[in-house]
Amino acid sequence: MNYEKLFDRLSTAKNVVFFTGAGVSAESGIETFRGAGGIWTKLKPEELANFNAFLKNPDLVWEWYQYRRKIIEETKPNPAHITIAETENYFNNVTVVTQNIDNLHNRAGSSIVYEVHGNIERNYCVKCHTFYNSKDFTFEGKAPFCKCGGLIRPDIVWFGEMLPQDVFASAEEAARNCNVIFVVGTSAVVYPAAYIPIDAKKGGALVVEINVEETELTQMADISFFGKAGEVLPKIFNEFKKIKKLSL
Ligand code: BJW
Ligand code: ZN
Repeated sequence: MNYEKLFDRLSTAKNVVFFTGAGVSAESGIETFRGAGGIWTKLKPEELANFNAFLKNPDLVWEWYQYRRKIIEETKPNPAHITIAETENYFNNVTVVTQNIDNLHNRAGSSIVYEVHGNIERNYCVKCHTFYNSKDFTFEGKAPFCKCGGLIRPDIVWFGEMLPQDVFASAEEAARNCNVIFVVGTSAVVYPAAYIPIDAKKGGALVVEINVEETELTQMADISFFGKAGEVLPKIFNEFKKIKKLSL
């Protein structure tokens, strides 16, 4: 039943958006934030993920990010990221709007990726805004400083900070104009990013949720698939491929 309604819409869809969160990278071995075993069950966001915490203890915050960078560097895109990238073969416009900072959608080959919460590979000086790649440093327990004397911070959106305005505006535009939005592996509790599926719904899109459990979004989703993203997405698009071939 779910599939029928979905394939019906997908067969005429031109613009498709994937709005993703930490759950899409869980099968690559990257921890999620909330829920059993999530990062925020062990560490306090207020001590690590806001600008005041960074100013208070930049070395600690840097140590935490270096630890996560190392984990992320060693991971690979999983079948969910790969399937999302491959959907560019079926639709005119595929846009990925991700809350993730792990760069895995780019590494999987997706062409348009709006990273609304930043990217762990980038850093910038808090004083002069010069950008630095993470590979530019050898971290030895101390937060790095820019040539201008300013502290360098990860290019990640912390709590209480504005999202990159141009990136978020483009993401909202893609959401308002899409025919189908897949909301994959996000608890959908962090705003303003969580407005993306709401914008899409208002614009008339079919909202399809993929998650291992119910979320804040489930009530408003048109279709929910409960399962792992790395299993559900390949299954959906393998079926879709077969149907497309039959209709040619
Ligand atoms: C699977 C799976 C598998 C598992 N397959 N699924 C309105 C109301 C209330 C509060 C606010 C509001 N508007 C703004 C706020 C404040 C705040 C906020 O939203 N707080 C809420 C938490 C209450 N927002 C902000 O502060 C934002 N900024 C802002 O609003 O600025 C306004 C401003 C105005 C004027 C002046 C200045 C500012 C910024 C938010 C930045 C969020 N940053 C973080 C952390 C970055 C640090 C880091 O990474 O080191 O980004 S928070 C964290 O949550 C991270 C994520 O991107 C984000 C979303 O989490 P996500 O991806 O959904 O992960 P989880 O763990 O929550 O969920 C994983 C899901 O996957 C689960 O559902 C699982 O079931 C599922 N899953 N395995 C499929 N295999
Ligand atoms: Zn500087």
